[in-house]
Amino acid sequence: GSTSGSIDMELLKEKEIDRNRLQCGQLLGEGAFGRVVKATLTPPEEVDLEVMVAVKELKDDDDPQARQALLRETCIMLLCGNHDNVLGLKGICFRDGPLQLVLEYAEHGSLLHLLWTLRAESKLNRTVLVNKRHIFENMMLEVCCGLEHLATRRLVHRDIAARNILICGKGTAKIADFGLARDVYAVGYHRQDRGDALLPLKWMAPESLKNEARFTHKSDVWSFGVLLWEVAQLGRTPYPGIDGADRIYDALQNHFRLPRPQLCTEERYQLMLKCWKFNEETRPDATTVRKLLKADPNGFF
Ligand code: ACK
Repeated sequence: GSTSGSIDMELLKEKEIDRNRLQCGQLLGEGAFGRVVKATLTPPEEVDLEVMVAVKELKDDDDPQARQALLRETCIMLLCGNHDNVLGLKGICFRDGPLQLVLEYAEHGSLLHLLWTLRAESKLNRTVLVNKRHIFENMMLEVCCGLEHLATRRLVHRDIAARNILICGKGTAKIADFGLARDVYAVGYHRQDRGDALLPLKWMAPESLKNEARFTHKSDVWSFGVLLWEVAQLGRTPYPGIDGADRIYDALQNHFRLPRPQLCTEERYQLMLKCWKFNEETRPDATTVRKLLKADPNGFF
């Protein structure tokens, strides 16, 4: 049956790409299990109409668990469907060679990268922050739109963070990296089935820290609050000095929250605190967060 996290080979076959159409180039980056390279994709007929793509492949293509995980990630992206604020999937190569996931190319890389660049620029000239504020406000609205789309598709991302928001040409923000994403059961949450997964502890809601099975749209909203904090902190890492799920959980339960960044208004910090309501029932959904952001367009910097 079509249970959560299953791999639907029929669905994958419809998206098969002949790997001869790919020409791989420079390395864009590496993660724990995979790497991403820049490539060009030649359309089946018109040879002169190449498009830039990003190709995700495994570091160890012989690892059956890693292959399963990448195939599942592909199926999740297919379930997600097209949306302007979700990174597009072009297709997958799985025959006669290594698995290669062919993704939309994000010209400007990750939001985290962009924030680091902005931090360096702002040291030389503080005015860039105010000049670029609207760009980041807009990106956060776009991420909310992406989250709203995921909710309509009953998908929980589980790894919303600046490193996983990619910025395409024209500055459009797209939710990427569905490696931890899952489709939701009717009850609204599901069981962790990959014991070795590296979990993004500092972005996780308390209910997910307590019970690694419990991820919902509301835990994605918690992570979105941490993402807002990352933007206001120009890409700094949350909770320096606190490590381990138990210690973070205890701190949150004792009402400790990430401190207010200097580069945001009190109102924007209040919005972060709403995303970090301990009780998920009282947290706003992505639509409400988007409206609150929209009503306060000068919250950063
Ligand atoms: O921050 P970055 O430059 O943007 O470094 C990471 C790295 O690969 C590891 O994930 C970059 N990356 C991932 N997917 C894409 C993509 N579709 N287009 C462009 N860069 C990408 C990411």
